[in-house]
Amino acid sequence: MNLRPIADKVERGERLTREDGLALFASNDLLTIGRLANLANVRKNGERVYFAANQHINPTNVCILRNTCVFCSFARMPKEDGAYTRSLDEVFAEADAARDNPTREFHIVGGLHPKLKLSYYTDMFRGLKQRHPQVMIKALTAVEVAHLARIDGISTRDVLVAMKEAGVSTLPGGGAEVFSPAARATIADRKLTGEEWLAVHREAHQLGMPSNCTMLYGHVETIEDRVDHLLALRALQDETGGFLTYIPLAYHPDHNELGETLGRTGTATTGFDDLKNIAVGRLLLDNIPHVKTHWPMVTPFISQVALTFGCDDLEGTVVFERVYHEAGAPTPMWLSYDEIVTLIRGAGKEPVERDSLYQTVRTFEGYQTKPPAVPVRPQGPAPQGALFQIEHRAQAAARRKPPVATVVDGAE
Ligand code: V47
Repeated sequence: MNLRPIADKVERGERLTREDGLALFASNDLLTIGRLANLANVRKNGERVYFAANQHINPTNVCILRNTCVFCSFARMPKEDGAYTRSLDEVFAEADAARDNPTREFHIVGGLHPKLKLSYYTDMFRGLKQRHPQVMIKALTAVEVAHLARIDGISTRDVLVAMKEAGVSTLPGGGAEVFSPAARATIADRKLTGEEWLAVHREAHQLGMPSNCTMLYGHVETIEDRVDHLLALRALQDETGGFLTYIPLAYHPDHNELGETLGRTGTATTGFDDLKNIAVGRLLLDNIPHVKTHWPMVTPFISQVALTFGCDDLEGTVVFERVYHEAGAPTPMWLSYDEIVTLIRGAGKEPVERDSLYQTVRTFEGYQTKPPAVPVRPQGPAPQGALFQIEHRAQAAARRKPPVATVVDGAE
C-alpha cells in the first residue's frame, strides 16, 4: 500500500481522515508508520519522554459486571474465591508501601461493587491527601463514576464534583474498551455505552478535571472499529481539550472467558500490532498532547521501542499491578525509578519525571542510575523455547511480591 499521500499530509501537519486511518491499519509498512508517528510526536514533545512515579491501587475486585465483561480476568463476584475489598486502613497501608522513590501519583481503579458507596471513595481520597499531600490522585473510570451515581441516586456530575472536592485531580482512561456497539455487545455487553463513557469525560472536562483515554485492541474489533473509536476521542477533544493522554491497551487473553472462547489462551497481541496501534493512535489523535505506552501489558522492551513510534510517555513505577497480571501478563510487577530512567535514556530520549498534569517534577542531567535489584531482562545464556518461558516467568514472579500482605476478605 502506498502511504506517500498520508506521509505528505503528516509532513504538512494536516489532519488525517477516516480513510487514512483505515489505510494505516491495513498497511504492513510499520517502519514508515513509525517514522511518521515519531515525527508527529517530536513536533509536540521534542525528545522528552515523561513518566510518573506512580502506584496503582485497586481497592476492590468485586464487580457486578463480572459475568458480562468477558475480557476481564480481574473481576470477581462478591462471594467468589479471590474476591477482596480493602478497608480504608488497608488502602492507606498499601499507599505507604512505595518502593525506592517518593510516589507522585496514585492511580486508583477497581470494580463495580454492589454495596460500596461514594463516601467510601471520598473518605479514601481525603485520607490519602491528608497522609500524602504531595501526591496527586488519578481515580475512578467513567464506568465507576456512573455506577456510583446509580448507587447513591445522584448525577454523574455530582459524583465528579464530590471526587474533585475530595482531592482527585484527573480521571484515568479505563472502561472505554472499544466504542463499536457490535464489539461491545460481544465483550462488554452491560457496560456503559461508548456515548455514555464520552459523556462522563465531557462532564469531567467541563468541571476542570482533565482525563485520559484508552482503547482496548486485539480481541474481536475490526480496523473500522479502531478508527471510529479514535475519531470519537478526537471529536470530544476538539470540543473540550480535556484529554491529556491516550493509552492503547493490548488485550491479554489468559484467565478470561473471551480468551477461552476465541481459543487464544497463552497468546497475546504481537509486537507488530502493539507498535502499529501506538503509532496510528499518535497520527490520528493530532489534538491529544501525549501518548503513553503501558509496559505491564506490552513488555518494557516493546515500550522502549514505542518511544520512537510516537510515544512520549512511559507507564511509571506502578508498584503492584493486578488487572493485567490476573490476565496472565508475564511482565514484571513493577519497575524501579532507575530502570525507567535507563529505558528512556536507552532509546536516546530525555527522561522527565512528571506529575498527573504533566508538570515537570525532575529532569535527569548528570543523574547516575543504580543497577536493578532483580533484572528486567532474563539473565544467563541465550534462552531457548520453553526454558525461556520458565526462566522469564520465574524472574517476573520474583518481582510480583505485593508491597503489603494481601488481605482477602471474600465476605462482601
Ligand atoms: O478498562 C481489563 C483493560 C483497563 C484486560 O489512564 C484489559 O493512565 C487487557 O484503563 N487484557 C483498565 N486489558 C486499566 C486502564 C489504565 C491502565 C493504565 C493507565 C491508565 C491511565 C489506564 O484495563 C480496562 C480494560 O480496558 N483490561 N482486562 C485484559 N484481559
